Amino acid sequence: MTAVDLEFDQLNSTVDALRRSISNRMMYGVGKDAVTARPQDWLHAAALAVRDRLVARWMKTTRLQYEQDVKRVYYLSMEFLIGRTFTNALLALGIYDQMKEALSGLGVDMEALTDLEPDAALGNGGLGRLAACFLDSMATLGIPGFGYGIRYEYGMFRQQIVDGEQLETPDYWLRAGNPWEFPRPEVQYIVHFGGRTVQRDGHVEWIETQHVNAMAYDTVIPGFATSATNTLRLWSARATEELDLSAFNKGDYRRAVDAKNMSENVSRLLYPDDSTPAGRELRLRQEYFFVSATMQDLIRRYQRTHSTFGRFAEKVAVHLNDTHPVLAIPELMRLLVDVHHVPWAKAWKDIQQMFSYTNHTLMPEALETWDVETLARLLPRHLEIIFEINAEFLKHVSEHSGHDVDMIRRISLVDEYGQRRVRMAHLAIVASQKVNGVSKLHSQLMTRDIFSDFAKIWPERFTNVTNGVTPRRWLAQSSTSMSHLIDEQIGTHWRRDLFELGKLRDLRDDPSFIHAFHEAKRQNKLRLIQRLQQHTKMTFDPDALFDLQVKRIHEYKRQLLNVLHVIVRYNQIRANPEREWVPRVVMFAGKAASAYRMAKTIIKLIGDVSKAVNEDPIIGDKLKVVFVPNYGVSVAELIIPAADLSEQISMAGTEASGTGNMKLALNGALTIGTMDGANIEICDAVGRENIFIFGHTADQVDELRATGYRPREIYEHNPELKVALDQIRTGFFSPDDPLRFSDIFHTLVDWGDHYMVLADFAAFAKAQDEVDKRYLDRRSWTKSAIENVAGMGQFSSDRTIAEYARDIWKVKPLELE
Ligand code: 26V
Repeated sequence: MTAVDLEFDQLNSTVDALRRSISNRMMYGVGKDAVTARPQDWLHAAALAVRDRLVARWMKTTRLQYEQDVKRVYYLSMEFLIGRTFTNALLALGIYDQMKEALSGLGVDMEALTDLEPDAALGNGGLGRLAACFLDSMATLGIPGFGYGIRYEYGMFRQQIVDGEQLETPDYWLRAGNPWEFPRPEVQYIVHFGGRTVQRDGHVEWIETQHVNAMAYDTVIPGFATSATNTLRLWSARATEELDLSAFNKGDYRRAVDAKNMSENVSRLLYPDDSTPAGRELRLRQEYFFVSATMQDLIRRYQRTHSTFGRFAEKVAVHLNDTHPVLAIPELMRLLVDVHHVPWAKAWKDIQQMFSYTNHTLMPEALETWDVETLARLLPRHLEIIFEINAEFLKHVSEHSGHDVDMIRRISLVDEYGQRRVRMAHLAIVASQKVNGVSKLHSQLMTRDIFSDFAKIWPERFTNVTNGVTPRRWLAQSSTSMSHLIDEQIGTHWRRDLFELGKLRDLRDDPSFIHAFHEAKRQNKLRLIQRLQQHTKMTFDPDALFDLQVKRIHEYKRQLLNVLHVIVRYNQIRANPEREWVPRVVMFAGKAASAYRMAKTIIKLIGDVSKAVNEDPIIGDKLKVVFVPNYGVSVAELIIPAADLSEQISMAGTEASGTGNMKLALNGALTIGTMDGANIEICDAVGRENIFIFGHTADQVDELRATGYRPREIYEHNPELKVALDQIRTGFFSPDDPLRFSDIFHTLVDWGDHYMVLADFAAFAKAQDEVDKRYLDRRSWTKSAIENVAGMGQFSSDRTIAEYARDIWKVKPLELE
């Protein structure tokens, strides 16, 4: 097809041009005028005006990628926790102020608009948000990276707290339309399920399948202050035949519609569980659905500029964000061998060069496996391929390990104990040229414990890439007060080179900077207070210590340790109200997986304790406890900049990295934490004097467990802790239902305290006393806060992505000029 040159308007971004664009978009895009437009319509029109300004860059990036025949990275993830896009895109384009003025000229307050945008909450927690930070960094660095995932119609549930309990409501985020996406009805692939396999002319055919179409929706991912832009391509399920005509013709309209709905269910909702692989078949269908479409798309894109598969592995890198997309491996084998008739050995060799895998958790219950029967029924060809890969692999191992039968059983892709199951992580490792953990400690433990057999066979395959966060969203966008202050002192370049923040160290003794820093933090606390007061009748003192624990509710993250300490402190204040107490606001936020009973009980306990504390007249402003509902990207952007203290108190060895810890330190909060995940690296970066470290190390945890951990002894020998636990047990906080929390008590005291809450309690309480002492000296506290910000250079996701690009994907940035 020969293309004519399109004649389109070159859009500039002066205030006048923006105002005109918004007006045009309101008129011709939304179909309204200033009289009928609601705030939602203004947001939509303004968003389209912004999007228009990204498209030219997007086209250019795509054209340059083809011209330079670049190697592309396919970042496969079940989750992308993007949050809002409007402000982010304005800052990336450098047109925030202009847009604000343009809207104000139209009588519209931009800040009020931005709050109307729903979060794109297509993820559960850390893993999903990491994927979103990575998209931002890949675009900013000019890495030709494509995010691939699922366009869930319902994202992460909305959390309401009613009577202290979590109530889940569906998140239909597309209600008002999504101005950021481009539907691509011409990009559709058929995805098959079920059926059986037959041999024909020396090739395997997969026949008698059911199918569903995967349709692409593209979202532009702007790089910051660069013309490079990337694409996030999300797949949505469409029935292959609009309606089942045979059923329809028989007059069975209901059944025809049901069939359509059933097949489209595959992209309906995000699984709101980050703890256990809910053994749900629909989840397996989702995983296969999106990787099948993605592998077909990747082949098609490669074939547009290459006539053979000769350079395939040179031009493509596929990254697996945890094991959820692992079926991409047998699917690509199937497409290459069965459909494109590439010899098995060549296909396998290519795959082993192309794939890489990141592990995000060591917890055995979160390591995915799928039972062989389900796979045989849903994906019979893939199971055959997995068995064949396994046979070759075990042969190789057997030859190199002197036929160590136990080891072979441990390492096999198929778990043969009990019901046979495929171990997805093992498949990922066997197919990948690199496997990485997400912090130094996590990577060490990964090769020492769960993957030790593999690490012995292929030591060079395992590596570490410590996580990072994007400073654009997590400082520049979320804290204008702080980022303006930093700009004044060291210029604006830190947004692209976070090591620039190191220059702030020279200012740590400058009284006027210390003062200004304190004020910037105070602004953020006031902003949060204002927002909280829209929802509660409580009042807050902006000079109180704001103490935050914000993350998914999970036993290993030990919100209970924090609550226990709150209770002990409460009792202390009541016993001695005249002492000089450092006023504190202890805030919790986070969602519990809907089926995770204990996590929900913990939320309820926080609610009951906060009621007792907040309503006690003796306590007043000395202690407040708040549960901030519906934690997600937007709530995080509001709450993190207001923190003085960051609670990172997981049992050592359980939190793979953490990324909230980085966001909080970047915003000048001091960490109280265990030697776990990236806390260890944060400690090195900010200095031992500027962080509160406590508790058992990962090695000490192992040792304690090996020598016999007896939590009841701790309970009996620590009087303050005993009182607090007894209050929980006897209904002091739940007089309406005295036994409500007895399971919490028994879990900690009688049933082994798996996460060693009691073992770390005394050290935690002591560290909290240190916190109080430091906070009393405002200068010294603020100096440490400055040291924290200054030390965050290495925790930019730009550094993380640069390492992935160099060491794992072996890709270079696009040449833009
Ligand atoms: C597992 C499953 C199982 C099936 C149902 C849906 C689902 C969703 C998520 C997961 C695993 C979640 C793993 C995760 O989020 N890990 C976190 O990853 C962060 C980024 O590397 C890291 O900072 C956190 O420490 C780690 O907990």
